[in-house]
Amino acid sequence: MNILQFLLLAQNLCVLVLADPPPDYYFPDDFIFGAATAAYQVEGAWNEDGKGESIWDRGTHEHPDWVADNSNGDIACDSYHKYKEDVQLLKDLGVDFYRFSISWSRVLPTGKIDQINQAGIDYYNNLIDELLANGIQPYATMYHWDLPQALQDEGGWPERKLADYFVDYARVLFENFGDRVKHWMTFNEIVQICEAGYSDGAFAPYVVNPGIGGYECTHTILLAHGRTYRMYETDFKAQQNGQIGIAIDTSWHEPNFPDRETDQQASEVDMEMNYGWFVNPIVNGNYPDVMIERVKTNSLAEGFSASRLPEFTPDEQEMLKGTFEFLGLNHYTSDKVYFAEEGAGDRPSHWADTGVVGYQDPSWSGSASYWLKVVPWGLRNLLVYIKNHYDNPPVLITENGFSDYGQWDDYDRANYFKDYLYEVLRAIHEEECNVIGYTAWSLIDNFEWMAGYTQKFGLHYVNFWDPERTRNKKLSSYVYNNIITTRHVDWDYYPDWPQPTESNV
Ligand code: PNW
Repeated sequence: MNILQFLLLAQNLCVLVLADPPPDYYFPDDFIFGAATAAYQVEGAWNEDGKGESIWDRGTHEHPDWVADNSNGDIACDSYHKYKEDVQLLKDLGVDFYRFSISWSRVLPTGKIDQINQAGIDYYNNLIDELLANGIQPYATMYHWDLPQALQDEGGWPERKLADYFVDYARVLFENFGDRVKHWMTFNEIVQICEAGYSDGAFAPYVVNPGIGGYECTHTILLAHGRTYRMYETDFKAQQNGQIGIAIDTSWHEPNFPDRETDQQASEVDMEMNYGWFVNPIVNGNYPDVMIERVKTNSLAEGFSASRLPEFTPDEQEMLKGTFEFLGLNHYTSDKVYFAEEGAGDRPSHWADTGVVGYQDPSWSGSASYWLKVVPWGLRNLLVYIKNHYDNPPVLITENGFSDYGQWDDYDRANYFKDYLYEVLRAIHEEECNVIGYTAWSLIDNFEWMAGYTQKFGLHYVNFWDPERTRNKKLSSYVYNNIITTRHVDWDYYPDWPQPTESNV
């Protein structure tokens, strides 16, 4: 060792000894933990026992080549038959609740209430009863992307009458399950349903109508959400005493240069146009002002006679205001943003209406999904943003997770959970954010939409080559269990555990 190396070593040792360790924060006693899945991604049994066809059944069957591995959710994890095993995994994890979704076309094969499929009702009754028997609360999402195909044949979500059908469906759910389900999420991720489904054609039903389809679809869904909330309030709340929320996803849009004012404005506009778009109506009754202005200006410049953004009537605004008991937040990643040049982007489009460019810093570490970079501090910034913009509402993190190719010893996923959950702790203890709970996506490996089975998000491995769809614990399930039971992040905890012998990657 030469003198220079010695000095460097000495300096590093000093830094190690002198740097304060991060404070050892604990989760509040009433903070709840869960794990999530969605019907189409796990259930399988796509046409069993009277289930009707959904847009994902139709889409994957008609265009297998559009899914990365030409796969579909016909069998998926076979949770329709193996739900009891899923509940045992949840029990071993030590979670307080399970966030699952209900397949509309399993309950109402045509989407409408003239035909109720009792076998579908039985399946969800069995799942709910099994959860409760094991001390796990059911948190049910009414709609996680699998629209009955029959309703798509009538035009799908851009058609306002879909809100009527949804409210009818929601009533069936309250009537059948509301005695035991006390936490409901009406919709999962409006932006994915509407922009991917009806503007960009990236998700079923693959409709391409940028700058219009996504706005019309969102308008229907917000009305459906609000009317469902009001129906519960008048017809069910007194007897059932449950809570209604919604799961809205967003990345955190960090200003490219945090000190530069135009980048701060770009961040603000991007958040309003991609998060406020959904949250402002249910908190304050209308779309954000900046969104109303921008879409109108662009629409007129493009030769439209009126704004492409639909309007809520004053009565609808009143109806929508305050329609949530908790705000569900799906969050995975972040980007850095700045204003696009004047006139950039294909028009019309939501992207051009937003007028902001985003990119992910090449220094951020990645995952199996091109869009998912690991940026734990982004979650804290996002939680502070929500606190400041919406009067510190109760936030339930309804999804957060990491993708890889399916390894057992999933250190990257375990560390992702540690790092992101520590930022949740900081948001609670340092920023006084009202975060009430956290949900890991996902309980088990499953059908990852257009990526098929090529990207895995599970705390548990599922062997998709085995007709039995055997499940096994990954390292991350032990780490998540450790956080839940010790109620803090133990940076040194990694388990020795009986690793399965079969090869999985
Ligand atoms: C969620 N993004 O979607 C969905 O709710 C799940 O069904 C899905 O499996 C999970 O994330 C993982 O993809 C998102 O690009 C997909 O920011 C992409 C983004 C956000 C949410």
